[in-house]
Amino acid sequence: MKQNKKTDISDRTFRTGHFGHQNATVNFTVTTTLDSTSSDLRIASWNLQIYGDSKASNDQLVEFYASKIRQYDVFFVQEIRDADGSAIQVLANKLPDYDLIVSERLGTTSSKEQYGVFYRKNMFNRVIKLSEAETTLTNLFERPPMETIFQKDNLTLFFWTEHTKPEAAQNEIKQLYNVSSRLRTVITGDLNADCSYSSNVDAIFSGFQSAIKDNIDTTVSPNTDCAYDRIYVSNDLKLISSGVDSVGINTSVSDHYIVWVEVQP
Ligand SMILES: [Ca+2]
Ligand SMILES: [Ca+2]
Repeated sequence: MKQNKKTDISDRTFRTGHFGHQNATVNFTVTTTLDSTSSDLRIASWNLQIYGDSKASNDQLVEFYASKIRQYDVFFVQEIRDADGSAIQVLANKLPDYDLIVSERLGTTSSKEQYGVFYRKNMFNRVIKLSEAETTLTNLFERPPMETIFQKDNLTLFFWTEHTKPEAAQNEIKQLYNVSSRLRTVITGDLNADCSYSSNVDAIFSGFQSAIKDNIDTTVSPNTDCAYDRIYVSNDLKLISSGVDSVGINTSVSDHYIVWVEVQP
């Protein structure tokens, strides 16, 4: 059963911008801004909720996903479910300015999922995906995290994304922290990091800045108020701003909102 942390979210506000320059105190939803400097990186994560052939056949919906991805430099997606990989290619075809990396099909049962990451072409010198099996002990996770390494100019960044198994979320989050890198690192994903599945998750990520905190609601349903989707940024990276993008997102799009950060590497 889903839980509510709060009964009334209608007048809730939160502030983005760790340094305040984006002055974004708005009702519940934070829209993205475009006043960043060229060296800043805009990174987002979104659980697309069973993104497969059915969703890919809806051109309006695919275009909506693409319109969101275009607002970021690096965009992680979870819950691609499609045996032959054709569905995510339909989305990639809408994004000629982006390259795409997808994970192996992951899952301990017949229900397999893939992670994906879209990233702006020409922005990075090199992008590497490590094998999920190589990055971690697979038996610790329903779907082992995907690690990607991005090189931008002389800088190297390590990105981890995961979709935890809800019933095992608390332990999987601890294992994710244990296996992940500590420096120049951003960890994103649908971690099921709240409500009945886990608690005090921020305390696990020692050495990281929590961009999406416990009190944030990343769920589309008005009946749940849970910070399932998270982004952790290692302390050596400058976290400029962060937020949740819910604009236009209803249950026909996903059951999750987009979480995002802007960092200066
Ligand atoms: Ca397919
Ligand atoms: Ca909600």
